[in-house]
Amino acid sequence: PDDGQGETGVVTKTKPKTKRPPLYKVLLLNDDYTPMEFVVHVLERFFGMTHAQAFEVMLTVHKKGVAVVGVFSHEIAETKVGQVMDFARRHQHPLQCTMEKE
Ligand code: TYC
Repeated sequence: PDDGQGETGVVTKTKPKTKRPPLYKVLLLNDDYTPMEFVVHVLERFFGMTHAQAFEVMLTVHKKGVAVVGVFSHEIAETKVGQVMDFARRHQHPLQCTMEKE
């Protein structure tokens, strides 16, 4: 068979690889001290959730220990984590926010 690479009898196929950027999950972690209302506010402010959505997600973190609060490109995820960590530190709450590759 002619693969256009000489008469070697070997057909090499090149995959049409479409490069999608990797996505990152932003995780919010539970702790014993951050007030529930503060977490709800963070979710509204930085993740565009309605009050009802934010309350629901906050309760999930409170009960399960952790929840994914959004999925973003690396740059956006880093920005969100930075904003949450900075906001929590400024208000002296131990709230933790991290990211991981999906
Ligand atoms: N567990 C906290 C409390 O009882 C509330 C809380 C929820 C803290 C979610 C952090 O990511 C968190 N006050």
